[in-house]
Amino acid sequence: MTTLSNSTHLKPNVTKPAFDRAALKPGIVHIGLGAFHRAHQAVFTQKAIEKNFGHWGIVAVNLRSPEPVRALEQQDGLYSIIVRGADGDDAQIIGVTVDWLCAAEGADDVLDYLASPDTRIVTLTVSEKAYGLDPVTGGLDMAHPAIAADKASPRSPTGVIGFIVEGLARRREKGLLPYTVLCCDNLPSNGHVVRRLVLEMATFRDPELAQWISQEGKFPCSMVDRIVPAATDETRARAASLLGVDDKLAIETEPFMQWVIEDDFVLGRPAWEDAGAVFAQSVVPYEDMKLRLLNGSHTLIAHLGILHDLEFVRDVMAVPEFVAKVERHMEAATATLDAVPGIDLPFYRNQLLERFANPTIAHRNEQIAMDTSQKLPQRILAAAVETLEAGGDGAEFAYVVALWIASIHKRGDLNDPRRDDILDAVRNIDANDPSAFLFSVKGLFPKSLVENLAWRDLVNGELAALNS
Ligand code: CS2
Repeated sequence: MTTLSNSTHLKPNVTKPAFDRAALKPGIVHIGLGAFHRAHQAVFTQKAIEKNFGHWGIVAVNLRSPEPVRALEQQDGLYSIIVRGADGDDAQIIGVTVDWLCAAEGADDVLDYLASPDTRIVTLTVSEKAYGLDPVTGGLDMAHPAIAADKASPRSPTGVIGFIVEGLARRREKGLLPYTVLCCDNLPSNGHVVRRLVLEMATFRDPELAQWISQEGKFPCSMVDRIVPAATDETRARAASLLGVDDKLAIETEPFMQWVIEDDFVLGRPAWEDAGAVFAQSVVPYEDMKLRLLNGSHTLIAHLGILHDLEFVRDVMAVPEFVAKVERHMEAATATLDAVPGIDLPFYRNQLLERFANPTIAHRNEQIAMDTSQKLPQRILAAAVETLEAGGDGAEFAYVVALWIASIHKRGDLNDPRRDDILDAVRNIDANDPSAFLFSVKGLFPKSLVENLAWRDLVNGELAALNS
């Protein structure tokens, strides 16, 4: 079968880009060429360009792995998304990517783009662990390998913060305005977080650079949402049969997609509202809602699934007793939320239950369980702290921590940047206080939870119930 590289061999009902690809020039550098970006920001950008053409082509940068970059090269920047709705599969070709680079293979090419006047926005989906965020201070984690390396050699960066800072430094030297940095990772106040990390890194090399970024730079927060499982051979086989050609980059996703963005850009932006994005004054309430209801439930479901040998989220959602656990969790998480403008929370929660149960989406629990140490603070622990402060017992959040512990024991391992510290701690398990090992791992839990023995007792109680 031929490989996707133009629209000629495609089956007739495949949706193709409805704009002149040859005329599109770059405007956005995106860092983190994973499945999520391909089914989210790229789709919003394509739809916006189709309605209202502008030079917002995407230069897709992957920091480490060259694989998706090679595949884009072979496919001339094209790939497909298979939208799996209630009324069947819809194959769409996304053609908004105009260039592709692997930063580990050529940092200078990436920096040339960052320092180009064409680049007006840098979007990011690099995952929580890539930022080098110290969860205790909210600033840079100097023990993070990329942060340490980029502090030592700022002119040849390797990590996301290093690239943003060096790109901004080169723009300043050229007399250009900064690009807007638009974080699309699942962190609360994600723009504020990245701004702080960038300013700290810039201060190390040149306080005047930091001053300039602080005055001229913009880091709007954004809440992103679409469930996009990692692709499998099955995904690629389904794509081949729908498209009539092979697509190494094909991914499957749900029909739902949401993007709420603070409208604060230095050098303009695509009309993403034409594609359904919402611009808001403050994105914080939307981020909290999504992180605590969607992502928090996801983490609960993932570990519950692992404990019960259920492979996918939808498998957990097929067990009424487990759905009741998710509902109980959502109820407790909702109590910690402020009102969210334009959102009916009961409706939102029901919609989540339906999305999780979608029988056509094969979202592996192991995928969501990955990096739990990086996800827990914003998904579970912040809500636990607030609940305890408000006089509640926080039992629902203790339950999720107990599930995580039980799933670590079950697998005897975990895929997590804190893996070694956690496995070291497991060796000193105390039978009378079986969750204590996790609370002893530095920087994993906020101080107020480590010191709250009543709450830790609840974790132990939930753990005992799970073990029986
Ligand atoms: C998931 C998210 O893998 C995970 O941790 O919770 O990737 C989730 O699917 C997305 O945030 C949905 O928008």
